[in-house]
Amino acid sequence: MSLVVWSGLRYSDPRVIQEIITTGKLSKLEHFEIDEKVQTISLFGEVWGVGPATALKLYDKGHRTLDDLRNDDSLTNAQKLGLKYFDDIRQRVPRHEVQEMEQILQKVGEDVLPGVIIICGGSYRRGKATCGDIDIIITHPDGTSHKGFLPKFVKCLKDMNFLREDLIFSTHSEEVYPRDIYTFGLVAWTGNDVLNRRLRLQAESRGFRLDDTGFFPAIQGSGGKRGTKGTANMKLYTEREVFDFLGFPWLEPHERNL
Ligand code: TTP
Ligand code: MN
Repeated sequence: MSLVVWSGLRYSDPRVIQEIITTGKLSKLEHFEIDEKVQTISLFGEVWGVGPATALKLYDKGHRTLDDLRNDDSLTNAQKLGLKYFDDIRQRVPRHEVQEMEQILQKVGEDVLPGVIIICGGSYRRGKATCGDIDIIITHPDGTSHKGFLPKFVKCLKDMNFLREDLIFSTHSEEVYPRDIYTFGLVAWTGNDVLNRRLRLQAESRGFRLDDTGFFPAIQGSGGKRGTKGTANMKLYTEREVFDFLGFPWLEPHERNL
């Protein structure tokens, strides 16, 4: 008789045999079924636009594979694109490709709005060899002409077939940073996430709230945890000033892989 060892229990173990005889099933096998459910739900959750609640709903509908999802009409457009480009989206982009794309973006940006500053942040700016995505931070040095840039820029990139699909594109929010808060956007979008958390905690300990738009004095009485947007923002123009203001040791972008 062959022995199967699984989680420390042998199927020949008298307790296992007793359980099967008395209950007709094996609780370890039920765990296996749960594992299958967890695995399927986490696979569905990897589809762009599918969160945990939707993933569970899709599982409960009887879907078990990505092909099952492809036949479901209830998916949103973004989720359908998430399925169509499932492998593409999961694949990391080699650094040199990001560099080429950054140059194209900068050139097209300059044609649309002379002087515009377009930087690739995220893992690319931190010097990583491959990138999960491309994070772009945009501003204009004159402080005003960034307004209305993004829709024109996106249209150009679509016309030249650089951009093929929209996963999300919100037309009502301005997603270019005005020059006076750009530095905060640059720090936040360069990351990494661990550094961001440390910088925010450090800000809180000094009575400020920090996000990608600035430092805000915390409101009295809220334990120093919150500031409000619209209250006086600190005017800082370089990343070094942000680190200095916090009393945080300066880190070059490639040193921010914490
Ligand atoms: P990401 O693009 O998710 O991360 P990344 O660029 O560091 O790595 P990847 O190669 O996988 O794309 O986010 C960009 C930056 O935004 C990240 O470096 C820090 C910030 N960020 C947070 O601070 N918290 C978060 O939860 C996420 C998702 C991002
Ligand atoms: Mn990224």
